[in-house]
Amino acid sequence: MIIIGEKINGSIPSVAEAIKNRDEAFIRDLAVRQAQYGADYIDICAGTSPSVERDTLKWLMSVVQDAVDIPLSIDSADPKAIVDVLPHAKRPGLINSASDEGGKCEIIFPVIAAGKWNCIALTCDNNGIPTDPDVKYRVAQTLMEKAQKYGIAPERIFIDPLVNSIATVPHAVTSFLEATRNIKAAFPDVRITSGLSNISFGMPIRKSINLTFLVLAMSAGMDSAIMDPTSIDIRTALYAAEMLLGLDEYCVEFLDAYREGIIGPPKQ
Ligand code: THG
Repeated sequence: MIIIGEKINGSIPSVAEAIKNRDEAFIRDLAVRQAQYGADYIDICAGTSPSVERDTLKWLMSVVQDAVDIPLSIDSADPKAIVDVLPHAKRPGLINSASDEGGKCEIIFPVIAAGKWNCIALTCDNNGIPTDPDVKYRVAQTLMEKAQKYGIAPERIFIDPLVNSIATVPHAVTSFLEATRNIKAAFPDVRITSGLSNISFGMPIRKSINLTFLVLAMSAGMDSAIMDPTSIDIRTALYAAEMLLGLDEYCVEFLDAYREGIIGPPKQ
């Protein structure tokens, strides 16, 4: 699994406060802890108004890159803001995200093609976020056709089939799983990723719902997630699912993680 650490996101009140106060120690700690627990990328999302988004992203980039040596996932709804801050990255990472909405992939894909950044591509277009698995699949297909036109190899794209919330869309998970299986079957080299917590909006015991969704999605072929790697429960479920799905030969990774104290029994 490719883990994208979600915790540096200005939509989280404590992070918004740290951004406002330019509290380096707070952001640094979130970066270090996510790296320590196996994040492959650190997502950074400013969550501030468009006028200060670039400055906020640049500040977050400098603090995180000073603290840890893993690539960034630059998270913004404004593709131009992402492109503008890329020169401030020490090394290529992930653009989060492109989509087929409002010409976003026409801004992001040429940048991907010309350099070493990879990107997340959301299965949404000008009709919004689909709930139907066939529509999610069709948008993914359009995105992959466009990527191919720009000469981008499929393994450089992470498709995000945009999980809907279970409280409002009863078939949210079955739809996501079906879309994931179909996209993987047609494009075996793309990665499938997702923000886990969308599934549990408006529900109690969200962490347990997110964790159960992670396992179901992994069984359908999801091979990346935007998640909280600092939670021992979610890490344990992730290692267990990889082992149970036959992706951890002789249980080596699970046993090593157990010995190192990275995973462990649930808290009572
Ligand atoms: N797809 C893509 N990018 C995304 C999302 C997606 N970026 C934003 C979001 N969705 C994923 N990121 C977050 C970040 C933080 C939280 C939820 C989603 C969050 N965190 C709480 C915290 O850290 O305090 C609670 C964490 C918990 O209890 O597990 O709510 O879907 N491409």
